[in-house]
Formats: sequence, C-alpha cells, structure tokens
Amino acid sequence: MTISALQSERAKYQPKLPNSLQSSVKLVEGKNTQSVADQDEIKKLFPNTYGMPLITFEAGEKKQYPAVNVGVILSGGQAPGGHNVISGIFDGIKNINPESKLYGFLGGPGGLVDHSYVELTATVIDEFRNTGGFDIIGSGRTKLEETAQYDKGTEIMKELGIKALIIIGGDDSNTNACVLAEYYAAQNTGIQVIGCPKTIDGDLKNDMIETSFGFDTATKVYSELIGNVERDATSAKKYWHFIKLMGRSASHIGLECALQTQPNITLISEEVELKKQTLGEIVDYMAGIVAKRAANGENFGVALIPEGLVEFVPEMKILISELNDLLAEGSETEQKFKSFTSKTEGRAFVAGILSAESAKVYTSLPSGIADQLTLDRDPHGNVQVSLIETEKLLGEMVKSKLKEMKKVGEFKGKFGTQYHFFGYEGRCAAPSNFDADYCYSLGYNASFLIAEGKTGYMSSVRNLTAPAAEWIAGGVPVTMMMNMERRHGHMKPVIQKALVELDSAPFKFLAANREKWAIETSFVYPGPIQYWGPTEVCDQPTKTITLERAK
Ligand code: FBP
Repeated sequence: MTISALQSERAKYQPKLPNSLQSSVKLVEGKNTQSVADQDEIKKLFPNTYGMPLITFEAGEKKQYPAVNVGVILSGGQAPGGHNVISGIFDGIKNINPESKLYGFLGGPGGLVDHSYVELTATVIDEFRNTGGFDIIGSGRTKLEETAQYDKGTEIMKELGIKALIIIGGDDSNTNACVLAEYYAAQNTGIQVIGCPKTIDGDLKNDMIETSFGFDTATKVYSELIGNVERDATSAKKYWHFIKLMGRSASHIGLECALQTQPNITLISEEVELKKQTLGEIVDYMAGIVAKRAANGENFGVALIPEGLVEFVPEMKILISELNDLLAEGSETEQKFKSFTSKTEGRAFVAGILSAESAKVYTSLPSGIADQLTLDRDPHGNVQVSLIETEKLLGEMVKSKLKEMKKVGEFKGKFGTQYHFFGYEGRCAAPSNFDADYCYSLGYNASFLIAEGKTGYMSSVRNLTAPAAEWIAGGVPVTMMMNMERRHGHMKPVIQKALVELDSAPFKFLAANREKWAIETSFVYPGPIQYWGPTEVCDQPTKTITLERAK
C-alpha cells in the first residue's frame, strides 16, 4: 500500500503520556458519586454500578498484573484519534503484562453481536499509529439494547477469553456501555466494560471529561477551511458564504470555529432556543448584517450555521418533538406512514396527524426539508440533522427578506450566495498533537482501569491545558453522567448531553465580539494543522477548552 510522506513520518511520533501513567499506578479513590439528575430512578436501574467513587491514578510502585484479553469497539461517527486510543490500549495492556491480547470487533457494536472480530497484533497496530479514521476495525451505529445482544457478546467474549470490553463512543454509545456494564455485573459474567469519550461534536463533556476526543482536530480542520473561504470572500468581494457545520444538536463546533476565524455571523442553536427566536427573527438578524455591510460597500461575508439549528427554533422544535412521538418506532402511525410509497402522500398523511400549529409549519417548509425531518432517522431515533440543508433554507429566506428590504430602500447592495457543509472533511483527519496525545493517554489509562478490575467507568484524562506530563488520569463512573430523557417516545436513562451554555466563557467571548466581527471584516486565517514546529503553532488546545479552564 502506498502511504503519504506525512503518514510515514507521522507514524514515528511517540504520543505523550501523563507522568502518572508512565509505568505503574496507584489507584486513589475519591468521593462516591451520584447521577447528575433523577438519582432515584438511575440508582434503581443500575443497582450494581451506581454511586461508585471517582478514581485518580498516581504514579505507583511496579505491580504484577495477570495477562488480560481485551475487546475493543469503535462506535458511531468517526473522530480523529480513534486509532491512537486503540494503540494506547494495546501498549497499555502489553505494559501490564506482555502476554495480554487485544481483539477488535469489526464494524461497530454489531461486530460483538455477530462475532465478527480480528486480533490486533503489533504489526496491525503499527500501521495505524497517529493516523485518522476508524478503518483499523471500522465503526457502526448498531444500538446494543437487547439482552439477546448482550448474551451473544458474552458468548464470543468467553470463547476468546476476553475479560474486558472497551467501547469508544459518544454519549449514546457510552450510555450503551453503561447498560452493558450493569448487565454483565448483574449476570456475574466477570466481564468489565469501560467507555472512552469520543465525538467531534464536543457534547460529551462535564467536570471530569473536559473534552471528547476528535473535537480538537476536527475544529482545526474546519477552521482552516473557513479561513480559506474568508480569504476568498475578501479577495473576490462578491459572495456571502453560508457554512453549515457538523455537530448534531450542540453548537460547540460552530462556536470554536468562530473563535478561531471571527466570521461575520455565527448562529448558536442554544441561544436561539433560550431567546425563543423564530426562523423569521433569525432571518431578520442575518439580513440586517448583510444590509449593513452592503452599506459599507462590502457585499460579501461569512456566516456559520450549526447543523442542529432547526431543532432549536421553537416552532421547529415542537414540530420535531411531535414527529418523534407520532413516528416512534413500532407505533401504528409509523407503520401507516411507512406504507406510503409516494413522498407527497406521506407528507399529506403527516400533515393530517400533526397539531394545527405544527402542520402549518410543516407544510410551509420546502418539501425536501420536510422529507428530511420525517424520513431520515438514525438507529437511536434522532432526526439526522446533518442531512437537513439549513444553510440553503436560511440563504433562500435571507434572499427573500433582502428583496423586500430593497423595495423600501433598506438594502442597496447585492447578495450572491455560496453554500458549504463542513463535516465529513474533518472526521478522519490525522489527529493533531493534542488529539494524538489525549487519545493515546485515554487508551493507556483504560488499560489500567481494566487491570484494577473496574467496570462501568469512563476513561478520564483531565487538566488538558497543562503540558501532557501534568494531565490527571483516572476514571469516572458512567452512571454519574446520567439522567432520564424521552427517547423514541419512552423515558430512558441516558448520558446528559453537554450543550453550549450562554454563561460559559467561550460563548461570552463570542457575544462580546460578534457585533464588531459582523461589520468590520476581522477574519482570522488559522491555516492547516501543523505537526512539527513551534509549540504555539503545533500544541495549542482549542480556544473553547482554554477559555473554559481559564475561568
Ligand atoms: P457521533 O455522535 O457518533 O460522534 O457523531 C458525530 C457526527 O459526525 C455528527 O456530528 C453528525 O451529525 C453525525 O455524526 C453524522 O452521522 P453519519 O456519519 O451517520 O452520517
């Protein structure tokens, strides 16, 4: 296989570990924990794994651990650094005992159920060190939620002598990991389950998980692209670029990219929700900025739009929630809806079962957007926000608004648009130094959690704005992050998603600067990720984590 010059050089990079994980560890137990909300319900649902203490590892005396066979699963969307988590686990379990073995389940959680696996030997691991992607074993979105699936997992893990399973995933996948840990504990299978916080979306974070891996690299890639587009805009001076950014419901990606590139408009879904802004109000805000810039002779600009925006616009939110309930998996209405072969008939049926208000909104949407809301769901029942073309919806609406403004003399410029969606471009980039080190540390740390017999924990590495040597490694009980939420029309225990908080330092920084950035062109061009060179270029963590930790 031909590999690029960068890949070949980058393979030699030795990721940094916290001092505490360099050879052996001493486990220090902290306070017992509670779930973030709904304590009684969560405790009842997780009798074996609820309330466990926080764990910190300190450097310790050399200990003898028995060899351990470990299974690993990559779950959900790709995020840069997944391969380094796996190489960290591999090196970690070999450090614990050279006879340990690592098995990778293929194609995501489905690989565990279908008994599809591969042994990850040193040769395989070496090929993937410091590379982007999840192709070492593939990923998938199968939801592990049936006991029959868990039992199939037990079967293959017993056969392979696997004592612990590591699930590398986002909030939904780690929720599954938690349920699995509880089940295996209740069944006395002796199989431990450990989670690793993955997602470019940055929405799996809390006091103990400062960031999910992949967020750093992905936002650096998008910021490079946005910077390039900004420079094009300011060169040609003839287009407004409407850029939608991946990230599901949370706007962390959009916010981070805005802090890095200082565009003219940044929409934050969480703010839209809090201020109950309607689509019309958002359009007025955007058109107002376009008109003001045009008055200064600047008929160009850049607007960042989070992919989850429509879910937060009040009238859209109500519509989506009605659709989620009406089209809940297995419901009579879902069956009926599925029976329509024509999309037009399907839409007419849906419009007929919605409340009058929601039907009005639904029928006013372009048919493509309406279809995206009803037809495209992921296996977790979420609307597939990355498929909704919000940037075009807003671009069209701003165009109409500007036409009206032109008639009454409120807009005298031109409005040409270009649309972009940055998402998949960033998910498999070669991990930044930060993600390469962080991921390797998460994996290495997970191997100590296993060696120490822990289950139901998420691998945690903190103090991330300090040099890697000073990072704090340990474990957080997954039940600590849980609350009850409505999913598929039923209440379920799930990890609470971290959305952008309006009193957070990163948002406040945006809010304090956005009026200036809107009118005065203040673009910043971050350029591509650098892997070698001065620390201030190569080793900077995200602005989000830097501002959050500076408070
Ligand atoms: P995860 O939560 O699985 O990490 O998803 C990340 C993500 O990239 C989202 O930002 C995006 O909405 C989604 O995956 C797209 O999913 P798919 O890869 O199935 O198209």
